[in-house]
Amino acid sequence: MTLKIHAFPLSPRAFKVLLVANQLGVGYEFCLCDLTKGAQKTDTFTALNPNQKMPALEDGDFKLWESNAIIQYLAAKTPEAGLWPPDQKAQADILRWMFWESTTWDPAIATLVFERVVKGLFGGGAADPIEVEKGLQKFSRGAAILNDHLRGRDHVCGDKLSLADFALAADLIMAAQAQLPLEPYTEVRRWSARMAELPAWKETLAMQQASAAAA
Ligand SMILES: N[C@@H](CCC(=O)N[C@@H](CS)C(=O)NCC(=O)O)C(=O)O
Repeated sequence: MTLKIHAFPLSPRAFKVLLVANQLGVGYEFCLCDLTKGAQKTDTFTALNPNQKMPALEDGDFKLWESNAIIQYLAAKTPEAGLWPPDQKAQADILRWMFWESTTWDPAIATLVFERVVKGLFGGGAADPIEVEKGLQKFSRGAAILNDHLRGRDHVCGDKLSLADFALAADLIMAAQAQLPLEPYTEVRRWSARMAELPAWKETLAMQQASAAAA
């Protein structure tokens, strides 16, 4: 098997990549990049991603980092699965939401995950109330936009699942632990609950739980 995914499944960015790979049914070797043990800082991993961050992918000699680039590569490699449609406007629509995810939605959620979950896990001290407040403001702006967009829709783009759904929903995997204030955003909750019903979501969740148990 030439395809390798280096990931720490507890991270939403890793969850995103593993989720899409599982949804697509691409065969891959899962390589644990254990952030708790500093695996991202080793020479071998740094050669794979000089940013020393996971997730990262290897496909033979080809190396790729950035979770959205990785899922686009996997989906384009498996066009029959329908997550990367051939139509240019459909692709642009999906890319718009994937860029929005990496510039707006992910940073808002990551601030709250970092302050309320990661700091505790890695001995980083208590959540900083100023950072939490900034995160909450960014989150509510983003959640309102996504909520309005999802009204009357089952999917973020067009009438079927796309990479946009996976990229955006994966960020919510730690919603409970990070106490994301999702209550007012009924459309986001309806859509994300449906995403969580996907067999690939459950499969990825099981990988995440196994990795948490082993840590
Ligand atoms: N924009 C990147 C973010 C990757 C990222 O920040 N990964 C974090 C965990 S979620 C990481 O590996 N951090 C390790 C470190 O900073 O030492 C992506 O989407 O792939």
